[in-house]
Amino acid sequence: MNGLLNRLDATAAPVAALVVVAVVALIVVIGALALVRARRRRASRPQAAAPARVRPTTPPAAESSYERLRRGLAKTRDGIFGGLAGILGGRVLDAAAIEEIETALIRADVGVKTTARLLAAVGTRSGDTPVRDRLAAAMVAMLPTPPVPTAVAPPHVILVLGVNGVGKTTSIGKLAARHAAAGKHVLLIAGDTFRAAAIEQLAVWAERAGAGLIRQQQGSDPAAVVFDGIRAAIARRSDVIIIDTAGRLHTKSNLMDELRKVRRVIARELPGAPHETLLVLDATTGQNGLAQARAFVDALQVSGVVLTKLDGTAKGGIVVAIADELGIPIRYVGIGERVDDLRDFDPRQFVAALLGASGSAGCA
Ligand SMILES: Nc1nc2c(ncn2[C@@H]2O[C@H](COP(=O)(O)OP(=O)(O)O)[C@@H](O)[C@H]2O)c(=O)[nH]1
Ligand SMILES: [Mg+2]
Repeated sequence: MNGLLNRLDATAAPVAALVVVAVVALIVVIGALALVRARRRRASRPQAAAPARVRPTTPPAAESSYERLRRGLAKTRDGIFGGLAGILGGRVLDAAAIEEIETALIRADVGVKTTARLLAAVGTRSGDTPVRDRLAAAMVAMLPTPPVPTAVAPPHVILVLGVNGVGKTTSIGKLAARHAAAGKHVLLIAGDTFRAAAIEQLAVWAERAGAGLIRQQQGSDPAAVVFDGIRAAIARRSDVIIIDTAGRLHTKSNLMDELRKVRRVIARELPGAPHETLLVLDATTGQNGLAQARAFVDALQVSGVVLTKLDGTAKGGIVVAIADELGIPIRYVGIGERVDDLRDFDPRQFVAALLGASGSAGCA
């Protein structure tokens, strides 16, 4: 009997050991599978939740638009106003602090006259309002919101002026793309007949924007091209006409004569037009651009300014000088070469992005 039991023990021990090993292996495999599943679930959850946690109230589109403007103005903000954080955050101004702000404003190309007016508005008194907010309010007060052009029966005619290289054709392309994206039929007129390359450049933008184009060969009379263009726009029932023009230096008085003639043709063919006459200025030229602007403003009825290349300069303060000294509203600002880098000018948002305001002045 004992011998039989011993033999059974001898065979049962390895079997039991095998069963134990199998059970342990099974537990390990099940555990590992559960771990992998839990990890996958964790990995997929925060992806959906993260945006809501980071910005619970701001629509991402609006925020990214403001962030893009801030990035465009980084050179002026960080390079010039960045060093004034202490003074701008304070509430009282002594003589030294006033001098520092004055220097910064002039370096940002606000101009001597406009700087003096801004400092007078900011004052020296202490109060509840930090200096940055007082300065921002004074700037916004100098930057009237551009009136939205009165609604007229289409076509809406936009005449675009400015010296060579300021960004006329690029801005026209961006503007055409915006109108086309809004479902409008857009026709571009190649009124800069001075250089063949200028006509080709407008053709590329027309194609990119999905707009029509009226062009003649290089050297044609711009007024004749514009005449054809307006007739074509009426026949095609275009909603928006944007007219490119030549920009040889304004010191040649015949440029102004030529532009006046173009304007007369537009007004004769379409009474009430042009509805907008936009002067394009290059922000990197700073105060020099103001002299250019005066020549155009004196010769033609400029209704608004397009200020380009703000992304490439620390002279963003020129915006305030233009509005203050010319009294002409800024309609659009260019902050890059991409098609969506032309923005409606919003004074509060612009000043907030320029001064690095902490939040209240239009950052929404
Ligand atoms: N960085 C930057 N470049 C711009 C902007 N607007 C225009 N440009 C560039 O300025 C140059 C001249 O532009 P163009 O439209 O040909 O000027 P136009 O002679 O007045 O028609 C081109 O290289 C454009 O890409 C802008 O807002 N930012
Ligand atoms: Mg051009």
